[in-house]
Amino acid sequence: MILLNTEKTVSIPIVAILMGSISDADTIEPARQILKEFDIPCEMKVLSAHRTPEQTISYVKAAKERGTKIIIAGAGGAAHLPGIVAAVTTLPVIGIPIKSKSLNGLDSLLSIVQMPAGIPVATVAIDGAANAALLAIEILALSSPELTIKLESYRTKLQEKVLKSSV
Ligand code: RP5
Repeated sequence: MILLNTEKTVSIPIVAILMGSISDADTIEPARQILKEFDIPCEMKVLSAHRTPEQTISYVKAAKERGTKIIIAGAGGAAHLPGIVAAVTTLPVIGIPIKSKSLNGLDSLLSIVQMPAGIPVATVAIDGAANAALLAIEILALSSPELTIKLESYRTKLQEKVLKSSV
């Protein structure tokens, strides 16, 4: 059962959102906003694959035990954070390639999307934080009729917005 914020229970972070640097925070923020909109408890952490490798691994190893279901990880450049996270957990990992200064995020995208067979990272678009959250919600909705209804209503609103924008 997924504990939504609307329920009077202790909020376990169902989705953990990790980022390699505080400089990624603004890009990652839409993920937090969408999870909030769907009342899904989440936690945001700055944890770097190369600057805080031990802390990253400890955090991820403990995540499943405390009830976290999905990990979103955003990183830029040689973006190995989602890969190292996926290496130490069987929780689904969704990677967000962050747009980098030198290569416009192509480096981040390829670093995240090109995981060798065996350790998957579901990769969204460069700076695609909103879709990372929506994909996480779709996975959670597999066991939550309440979330499925919310997703359907979200899609209906998207549809209405497009139709209203026609002149
Ligand atoms: C990565 O390096 C981070 O994910 C960030 O996107 C990039 C640059 O980090 P800072 O130099 O801004 O800390 O680890």
